[in-house]
Amino acid sequence: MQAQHPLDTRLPEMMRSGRRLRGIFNGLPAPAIVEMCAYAGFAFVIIDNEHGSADLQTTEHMLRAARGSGIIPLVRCLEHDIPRILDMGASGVQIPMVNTAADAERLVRRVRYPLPGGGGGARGSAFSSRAAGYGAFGGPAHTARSNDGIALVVMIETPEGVDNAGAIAAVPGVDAVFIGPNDLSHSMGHENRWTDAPVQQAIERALKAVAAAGNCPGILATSAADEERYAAWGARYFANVASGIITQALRQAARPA
Ligand code: 3PY
Ligand code: MG
Repeated sequence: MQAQHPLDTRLPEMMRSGRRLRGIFNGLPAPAIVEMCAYAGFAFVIIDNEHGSADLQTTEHMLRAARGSGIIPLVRCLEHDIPRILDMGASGVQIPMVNTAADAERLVRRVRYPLPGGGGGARGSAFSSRAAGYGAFGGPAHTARSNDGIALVVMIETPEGVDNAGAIAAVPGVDAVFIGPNDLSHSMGHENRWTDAPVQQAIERALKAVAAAGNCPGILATSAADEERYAAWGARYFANVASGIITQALRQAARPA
């Protein structure tokens, strides 16, 4: 019997394909929600370890649920969590608050293993991890599979990041650049009003700069109208939010008759 490899490596190629990708953030510590997102038809799930409450064990169980149900799992996490998240078998990491090309270069080194003959990154190697099948899929094949098959998504959430969007997107090893409208709006002094004209103009500038650099622009989109507006500015990696959808559905269900 041929066992399935734990690491789903489809994402970088999908990001390069130019196709529109639709996924969903999940901050709830529940493998069942990951499966529900898969069965609903989302292409990817972003397990949210920036704002969500999952511990590392639950995160690993959510990665298993993703592999079992066929949805591609990324984890949004802080930089220092990258090594363990990748060893658990995430298909990608999405890192908040990236402001400069130097920030992005440092993240690339965290995500990629060194290459034979020099180059590549500085990721620490171990084959005891889930990503390497606990040793069953270790060795150079794991190193190559990881370097080629894991996506690095960096998030722009400040005016400094918007100014540097083109330079960030041009860093080799960055697979997508995702705009966080909520934090961008806050950092521009507009609280959570990201539909305010100056914030939308900043989003347009950032998305177009990422597209012009030949990279994959992404953004939060909680409605079809959002998605179409941002798609016109070049975005093609879209994420909705599971807790928002569930809360809205529960509110509707709870409405007194
Ligand atoms: C933000 O909008 O700030 C996010 O992090 C999610 O898109
Ligand atoms: Mg944010």
